[in-house]
Amino acid sequence: MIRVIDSHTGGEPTRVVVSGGPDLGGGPVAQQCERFRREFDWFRSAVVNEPRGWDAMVGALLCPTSEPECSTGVIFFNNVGPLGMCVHGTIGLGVTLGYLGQGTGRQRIETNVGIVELELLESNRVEVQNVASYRLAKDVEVDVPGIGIVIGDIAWGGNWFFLINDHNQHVHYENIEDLTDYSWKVRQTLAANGITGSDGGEIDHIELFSTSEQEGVNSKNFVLCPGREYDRSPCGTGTSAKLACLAADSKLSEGQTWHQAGITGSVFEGEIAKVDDYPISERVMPTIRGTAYITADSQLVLQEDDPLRTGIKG
Ligand code: PYC
Repeated sequence: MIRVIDSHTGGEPTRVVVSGGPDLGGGPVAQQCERFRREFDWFRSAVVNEPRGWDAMVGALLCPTSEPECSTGVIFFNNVGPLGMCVHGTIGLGVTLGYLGQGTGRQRIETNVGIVELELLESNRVEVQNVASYRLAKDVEVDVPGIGIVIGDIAWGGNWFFLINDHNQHVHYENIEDLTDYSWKVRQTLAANGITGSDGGEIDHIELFSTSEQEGVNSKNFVLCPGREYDRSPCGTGTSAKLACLAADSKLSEGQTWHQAGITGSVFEGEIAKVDDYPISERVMPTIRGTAYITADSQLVLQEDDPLRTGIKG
């Protein structure tokens, strides 16, 4: 029996595995994540893929932490594999910990890509201090078959993003199919041309921006995630990457709040702080605030004789 608590953060689902997960042997979360990827991919698929989940669902497996100042470790994963960081998932985790009566104070959490902090501000509102974020390259040009020249920035926000401001796409919920096709072609072209993050990591998140009609909102985005599913929320790691690009272009400073809407209209607030000896134009520490709600508290059952017990794609 696997106990899971489901929530949604601005429409994007998170399923936190609170018990019944695999024993990953302890150690740093990045090491546990590698073991999860190698030996327990069936578990990932069973939890988030159909018939128990669906392609948009992000899982969060609580695991031991090797960092004395952290309260827990967590591995985020989606329909195709583990993620780096996941801010909407951390907001969901904050609300889930509150639901379990473990949500008091500011907590440090060890993830696959570093330590983050979360704080449950009110019953459903969570603040997350993400990992340090930065822009790796500005105005990278790619010739995308069927589209033409596309120009974007490469930035790290806990995952690798390609951020595109100039495109001919209508960033609107009714245009999801076209936005998905466009972004998927860009992603494939980046991979085909060997354009990667600084560690050779695949740029597996594509982010398109436009203006927003919502009052007080600075920008609206569409974010395509690694498994070809779009983020229903404004994507917190994508918002972090955006904040890093804004800071690099001197368009955002410490003390200012950026309001980022996602494709469904839900909004994250973001702020930046300086990181150690780096100028703010080179590296930022993003803080993101968002709202999540619990949607289910349930047990997953994997019956021995079920041919689809590890998921349709498992
Ligand atoms: O909020 O960081 C995020 C995220 C990543 C993938 C889906 N959501």
